[in-house]
Amino acid sequence: KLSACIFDLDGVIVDTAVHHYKAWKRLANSLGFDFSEHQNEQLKGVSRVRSLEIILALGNYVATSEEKEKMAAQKNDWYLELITQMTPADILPGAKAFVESVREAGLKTAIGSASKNTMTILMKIGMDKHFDAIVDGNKVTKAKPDPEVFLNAAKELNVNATECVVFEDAIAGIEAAKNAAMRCVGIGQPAVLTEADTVVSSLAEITLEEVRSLSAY
Ligand code: B16
Ligand code: MG
Repeated sequence: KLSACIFDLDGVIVDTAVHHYKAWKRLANSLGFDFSEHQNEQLKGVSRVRSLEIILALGNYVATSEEKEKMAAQKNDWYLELITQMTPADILPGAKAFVESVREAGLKTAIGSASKNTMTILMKIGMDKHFDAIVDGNKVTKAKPDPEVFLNAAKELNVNATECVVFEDAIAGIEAAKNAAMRCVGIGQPAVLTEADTVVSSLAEITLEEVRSLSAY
């Protein structure tokens, strides 16, 4: 039985990767090195602190934990500046309609995101009332691929993990879904998201009926 759909935020509901990238690049440049769009792929679904560590390693930059805290805060300020301009037009193709179709079918919906800015973004795009549970970076202690974020979402929804399907754009997120014993729809490229049960380029390319037909439901 399928009881709930759990959605990652960045890269599934909304395209914030470009804003994260600009803010990280600005930070890297301020430290005297560059950060390419290609390198940015490594940061998808990765927490803020871990992203900073990856970037500093790429730039061979050694920093104290105090400096790192300041850098992460600075990046977030720049990121917040960029996302103030977000509107419902930034919702990814088919995302809103798909979430609405899930609810109309009587299933529950949740967000499972690493982002501490989840609520700000959902309000900007006018989707803060679309989810029965919102588990974000402020609520979890262990980053994806740890299943904590998705297990907590299932708990808040009061459904069994095995009755949930996760929608994810990041490899770490798909691993997290698998670790939670949940089915997983990858949003992106099949060659990259090899562990997903099925992969589509956006939520416009799949229906709830197709999700239901994934094995084990
Ligand atoms: P913040 P998701 C993730 O969100 C992003 O993919 C990742 O790039 C970002 O570093 C992380 O959130 C933390 O975001 O700095 O806003 O707390 O894909 O799990 O929805
Ligand atoms: Mg994501």
